[in-house]
Amino acid sequence: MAKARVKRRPSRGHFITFEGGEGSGKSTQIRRLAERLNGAKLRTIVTREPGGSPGAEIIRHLLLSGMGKLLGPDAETLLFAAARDDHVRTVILPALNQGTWVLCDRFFDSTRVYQGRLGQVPPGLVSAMQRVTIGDLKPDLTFILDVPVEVGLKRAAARRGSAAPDRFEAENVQFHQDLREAYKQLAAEDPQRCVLINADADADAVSERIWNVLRERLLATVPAASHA
Ligand code: T5A
Repeated sequence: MAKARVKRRPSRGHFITFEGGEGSGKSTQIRRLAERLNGAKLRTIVTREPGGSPGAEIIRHLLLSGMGKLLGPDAETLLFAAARDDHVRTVILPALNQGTWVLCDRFFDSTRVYQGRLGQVPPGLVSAMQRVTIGDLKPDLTFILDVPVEVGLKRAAARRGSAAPDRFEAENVQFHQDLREAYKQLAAEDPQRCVLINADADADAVSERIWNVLRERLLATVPAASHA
């Protein structure tokens, strides 16, 4: 009699998020990390928020154009939540369940910092939305890239060229200073998950800092031959 074939479920992938102020270098570093993980034969996808799924990308457009702001802080926050709900259900969870590493440019910490701590949306509303959209899903590791405000804004402006600043880049310098402090506070409050990275250095040096943390915190759990 033929033996029944046992289907082995892949182990859950790792979920890594990148956070920080404008122009802190998240997109640059996330690309580099993905190349390194893929090179080590660890299946990896890169995604972002707001956005990351077809539905959420439409909402991204509304938010970054400033249209969401016209609805007021609570409704704008609901738009971020609606985008996240779609992104989590259609992209992040399926990938993690397939054993894929998911690298996400911003996640719920952005809502907690931009809308909660800085945008003065009541903490009860922020946590209720978090519960509904992500449930128990939490990043395994969050890199918070830290650069002085003037450095981040200068980088963002150089990249943008002659285009107009988006909804959040257009906030005043005090907003960006407060943002930096709020992220530092977040890192101090949740050191198990969040690691503050000094990102005021050339991109190679920042990549090495990130890789060293990742190796120490997560790669210890996967076969050594693949990431020497
Ligand atoms: N938001 C988002 C909320 O308010 N609530 C939420 O819940 C969520 C999810 C998203 C906006 O939405 C807000 C936050 C944001 O304002 P976005 O367009 O996705 O907007 O913008 P950001 O996430 O802020 O990302 P940026 O594209 O502005 O910056 P990055 O990704 O941090 O930086 P990056 O890598 O693109 O680099 C910027 C420039 O600097 C250079 C790069 O080449 C690039 O030109 N650079 C460096 N230069 C020198 N040295 C280095 N080490 C460098 N690293 C990068």
